[in-house]
Amino acid sequence: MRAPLLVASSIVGAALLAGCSGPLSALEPRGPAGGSIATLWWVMLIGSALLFALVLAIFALVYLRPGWGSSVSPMRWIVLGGLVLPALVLIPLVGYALIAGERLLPLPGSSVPQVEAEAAQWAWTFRYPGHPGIVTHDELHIPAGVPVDVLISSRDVIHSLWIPQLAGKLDAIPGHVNRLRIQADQPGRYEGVCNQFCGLGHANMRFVVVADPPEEFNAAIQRAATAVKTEARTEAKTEARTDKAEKVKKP
Ligand SMILES: [Cu+2]
Repeated sequence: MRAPLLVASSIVGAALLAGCSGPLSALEPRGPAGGSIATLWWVMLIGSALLFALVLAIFALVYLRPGWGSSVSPMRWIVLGGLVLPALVLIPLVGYALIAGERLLPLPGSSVPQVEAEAAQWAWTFRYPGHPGIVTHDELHIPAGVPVDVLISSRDVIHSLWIPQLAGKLDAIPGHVNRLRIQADQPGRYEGVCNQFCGLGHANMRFVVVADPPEEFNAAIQRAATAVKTEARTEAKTEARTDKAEKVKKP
């Protein structure tokens, strides 16, 4: 009886853990903010697991050894188990979470490169204030190894920008600009998603962050913007051709 249970629990455990990796996993951080969030997650998990184990141990003692703990008054059990024990575990966890959260904030005074991210059903448009006229869609370029502030807004409904390996998520709100600091330690491609249900196309509202080596960043965004323009021109030509063909068909 025990062997099938062990096999079943191993399969379920392996299936659950498989979801903890991959390009959209916050547990595989690739930057300081992502690393801080992943550490916080592990600290929370270990803290809650220890507390759970302690509660189970007390429950087992009470259950297996009748009379154990009867010398302690009910009031003392409530105070120790219901107030002191949670306080001992939760206060350090909350303190750690507050310190980690504070470190993630883009504090004023520091000048870092900025990019603008505008959400609209169901795509992301990125502009680069340091490079007027350059626009990319669903592909955000940043220089690797340096912090970058993303100024997030929306053209229609509320969306949410989330790059799990680089930072936490932040809402894109119409008429308001939110600032999110991201950093990729190494050049590479990192996946991002919209994390707020925003309509029928929400599931496909994905984008990619390309962290370029700093010396190649300028050339990379020029190339990406040129590709966007060429794509737009090709689409316009195709549409014009289709319209023409439809007009010819009509008497
Ligand atoms: Cu969405």
